[in-house]
Amino acid sequence: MTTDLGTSSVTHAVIPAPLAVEQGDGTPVPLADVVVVAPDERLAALAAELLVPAGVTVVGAVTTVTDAGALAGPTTLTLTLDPASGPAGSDHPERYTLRAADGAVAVTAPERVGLLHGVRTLVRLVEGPAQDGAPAVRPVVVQDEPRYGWRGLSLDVVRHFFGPADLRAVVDLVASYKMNRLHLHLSDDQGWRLEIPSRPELVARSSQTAVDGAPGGYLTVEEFRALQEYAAERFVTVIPEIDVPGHVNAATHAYGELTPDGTPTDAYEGIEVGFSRLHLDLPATEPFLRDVLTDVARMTDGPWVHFGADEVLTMEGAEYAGFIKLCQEIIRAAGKIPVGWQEAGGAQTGSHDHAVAPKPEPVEPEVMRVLPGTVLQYWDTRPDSAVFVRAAEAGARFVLSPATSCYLDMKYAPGHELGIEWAGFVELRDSYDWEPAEVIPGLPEAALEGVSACVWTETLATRDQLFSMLLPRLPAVAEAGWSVPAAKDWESFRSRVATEAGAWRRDGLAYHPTPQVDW
Ligand code: TNX
Repeated sequence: MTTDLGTSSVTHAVIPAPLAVEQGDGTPVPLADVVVVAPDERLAALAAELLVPAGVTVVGAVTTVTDAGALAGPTTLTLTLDPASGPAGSDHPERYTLRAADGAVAVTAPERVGLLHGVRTLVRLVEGPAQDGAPAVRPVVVQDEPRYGWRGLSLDVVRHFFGPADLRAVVDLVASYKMNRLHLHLSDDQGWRLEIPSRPELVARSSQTAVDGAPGGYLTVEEFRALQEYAAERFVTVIPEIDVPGHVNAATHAYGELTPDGTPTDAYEGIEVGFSRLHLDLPATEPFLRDVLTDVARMTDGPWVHFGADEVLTMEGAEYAGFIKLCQEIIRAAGKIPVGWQEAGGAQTGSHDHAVAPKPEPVEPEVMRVLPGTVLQYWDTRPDSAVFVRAAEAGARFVLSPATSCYLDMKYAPGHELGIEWAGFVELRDSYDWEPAEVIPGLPEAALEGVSACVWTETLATRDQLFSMLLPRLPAVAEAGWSVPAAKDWESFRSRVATEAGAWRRDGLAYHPTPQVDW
């Protein structure tokens, strides 16, 4: 047996890199005519859905071993719920053990999510089908668990709209790298993308616009429900974001009562930021926030509602702080955990493009109140870390999306046809080689929930354009969130990601063939 943990000679093709992989001797386990034995039919079907495209023939899926005997395939893949599985001493709910030996494959995990993680690992260990039609897995024991609980993708569906079919494809991609959060940016200046029952004018008046005259669109209540269910089956939680008190032109276009003179603002299809805002002292404002955030909380299956709070450039600190307080209260009262961009923690970041819009005056620390448990999403690496350390002391939790590695809307390199570049160029290695624990100096690691890649869609109008920005960088961010530093290795990742591209081509997923990889 050989263990590759902590060495640079990683020989498996698994992304994200598992905690420990022990390769055994002996004959490979053939994966033709596999019978899947799972605790329930849904899980068996999901396992088959993942294995078949990898060249594994599945002849049956059953829920008891007695049934498996009746089907008598040459290989069984058993998925068993077992609290004693996973790395020694681990109590992580997503842990699993995968064993291939003596003609059989077994995944054990304390929860269903871990069983599916084990199948996803198995899929990447399958060898052979492309060459001689005989898929097999070499004897191996994988003991695995994620480093962080929050491994996400934040996706802007406002600047360009991506509907249910695209979003299901995104869920599949996210889940395939064992990521478990899909955060949707659903409102901004250019459009409103989620039906809000108590405020029907939002989608009636503001959903059909997007950047530069591109077609708009929105998710109905029913579509949002169905998307969450699809994601939940794959153990991905959807986090809706309604961005306030800036980035609100779609709202002020739909409801004139939100502006000081009562007149609706014009629709906006440009890509500037920071010009629109709510007004805390208008009588219509608080009822609007209560209606919208409460409806969204009601429609959301997961525990989180994101209230934005980024890039508010034309507001005094005290009024901004009032909004932060109010939004957190409303979301809490509706039974959800508030999430906000880093500004909600008191860091007056300004616009992402500092060259265009200067930083506003700092908010007095004593008027900013992050409630314990509120999640702050860190994006701009330029502010001083002291304010975040203070927010953590007040009980804030952190999700890291440092733009210099996680903003997958940045161009890969000068001249790249898609994307923008305010945070510089983000090549594959930039998305890979970063250490979450070092992003905010002085922040206790216990305050970290995890990491999230972000894609803003000012320049991305089609699924292929979106996927070519996600691939191959999303798997790099996934590994930053899942794998401990000792299991990570750039040279190994380069070669594993090249192997992945076979599956992307097979599945028709667009990717960018960066010169950093020998494809
Ligand atoms: C900053 S990051 C924004 C977005 C832009 C993005 C472009 C953040 C919270 N806000 O409004 O789309 O930069 O990269």
